[in-house]
Amino acid sequence: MRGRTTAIVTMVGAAAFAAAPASLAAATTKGKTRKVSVNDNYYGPSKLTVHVGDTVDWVWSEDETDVHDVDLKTAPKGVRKFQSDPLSAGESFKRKLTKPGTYKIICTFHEEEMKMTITVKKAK
Ligand SMILES: [Cu+2]
Repeated sequence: MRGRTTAIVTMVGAAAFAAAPASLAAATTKGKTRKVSVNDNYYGPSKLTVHVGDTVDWVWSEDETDVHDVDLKTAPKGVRKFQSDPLSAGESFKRKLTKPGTYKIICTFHEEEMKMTITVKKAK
């Protein structure tokens, strides 16, 4: 009996702890979402300026036939690198950018020609 009570209290505590960071993030984040189209074989636009907290949403064109990906090649210090799966027509991939600096993105399938630069500025 005593053991069961302890378990319930622990679970409630864990749930409250887990919920706190999410609501905190929602309250402090007013970022915009910026769309980038993924095409054969380029990102549109290839140069983008956003602010800290904005989300970049890469959207694979509907008439797209080739597979492409989004691979963060270089980023400001402390930014965790990311890479999308190889995706095709109609799919999308998004990432929130939370540190200012220059982000260089490439498509690993078309590394020579398919790249983009995102400049993330400090929030105003
Ligand atoms: Cu590509």
